Amino acid sequence: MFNVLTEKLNGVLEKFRRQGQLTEKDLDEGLREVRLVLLEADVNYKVVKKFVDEVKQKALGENILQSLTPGQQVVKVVRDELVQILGQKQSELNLSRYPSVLLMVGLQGSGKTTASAKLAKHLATKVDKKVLLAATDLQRPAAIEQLKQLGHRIGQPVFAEGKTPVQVATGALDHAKKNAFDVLIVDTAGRLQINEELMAELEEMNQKLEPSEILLVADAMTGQEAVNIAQAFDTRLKISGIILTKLDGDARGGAALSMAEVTGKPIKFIGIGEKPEDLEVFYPERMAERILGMGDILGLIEQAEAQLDHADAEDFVRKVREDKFSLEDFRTQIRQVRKLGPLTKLLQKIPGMGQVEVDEKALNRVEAILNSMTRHERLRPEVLNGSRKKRIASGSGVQVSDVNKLLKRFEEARKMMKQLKGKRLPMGMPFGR
Ligand SMILES: Nc1nc2c(ncn2[C@@H]2O[C@H](COP(=O)(O)OP(=O)(O)O)[C@@H](O)[C@H]2O)c(=O)[nH]1
Ligand SMILES: [Mg+2]
Repeated sequence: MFNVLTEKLNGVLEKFRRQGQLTEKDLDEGLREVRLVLLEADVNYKVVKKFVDEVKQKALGENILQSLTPGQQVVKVVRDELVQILGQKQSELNLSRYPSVLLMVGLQGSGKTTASAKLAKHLATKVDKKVLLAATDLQRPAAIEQLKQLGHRIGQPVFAEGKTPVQVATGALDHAKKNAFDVLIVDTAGRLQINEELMAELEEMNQKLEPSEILLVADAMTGQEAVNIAQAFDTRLKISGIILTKLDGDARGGAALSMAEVTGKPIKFIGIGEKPEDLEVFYPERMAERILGMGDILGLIEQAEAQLDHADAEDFVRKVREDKFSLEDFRTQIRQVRKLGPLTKLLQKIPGMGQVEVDEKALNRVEAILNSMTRHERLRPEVLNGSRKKRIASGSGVQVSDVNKLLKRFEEARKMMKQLKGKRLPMGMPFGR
């Protein structure tokens, strides 16, 4: 998503991490580099200034420089401050009314129609709402057809009757009320630029529909321009939130990092592709961690390094490289990982995995199956015929199908590892080259 930004930011932060001691001068120098990286990523200069000032103030204020691990602590302050400028907390859609009207506004090409369909799919499938789409872009004949096709694809109805945009919109609202729809998403016509005609039309819709949300759809690829556009729309229409699209492209991050702070309006969703499912709820924390390319993976790797046997780890990398990874090694790995403590705890440190429940019992089962095999079988799983599998299953108290499942998963994992060859792990650890 923000590959270049992440890489550069990490380069700077890595220096902090490596330093055992940190003087105020070191801090200033590091922050000067952070500032440059952010400006290069097209982040608004006021946001950059505020960000750097806050980080410095907190680092000094909390006596971080005198702590045992000053570099690590500065990195943590940077992360926390990133979360702040990204909006701090996730902001939910207001869907308290029946129907709740969501008015989608933005310039032509920003991704309104696509976002309308994405949102409809999200609300229908994940939030279990009955959703109606309204196609009010009468500017271009193809626009209505575009939404109808998208609606068909995601299995959601599209309302398009009426002679003027406002007529279509109010007609859709009537229809939604009569047919007990929970949500009405109104896709509107954009213009190439903000102009009076567009704003007047949207203001009229705003008055007639009394929407629960006015969502500005903004194209992240346009950088600071997206932020200016958001401000202009907000001045006229009082937007309630932002959907930032095209974050899958090589956006430098400027729009994403400036939007919430400059406009004071929350980013509610991000678009990460052209397909109806390419929509994500926006979580400031996860985004900050993604930008930093670390999450608490940093802490995780440190913990792993402290507790895992280094010789074993090297052995593991070598075996993957030579494609000699066996069930025997698999068992060693499981035992190693277990040394780190309960898996649920570990996963909480990985961004986006915090809510994943780990079935420790399932892992016990896997270990039991592996233990019931002979060493020879673990090294050469191809010898496992029907009678051997039966023996292993009864020895570990499972079904033969469980043994098969494990073998299948192992094969898949091996294939995946082959693909990892030559890639690098997040923290720059070479992975089996
Ligand atoms: N890569 C990518 N393309 C997108 C995204 N959102 C929209 N698009 C594309 O951007 C173009 C304009 O989108 P559209 O929804 O028609 O914009 P509208 O004029 O605001 O309605 C289309 O080609 C979309 O497929 C996104 O999140 N990622
Ligand atoms: Mg459109």
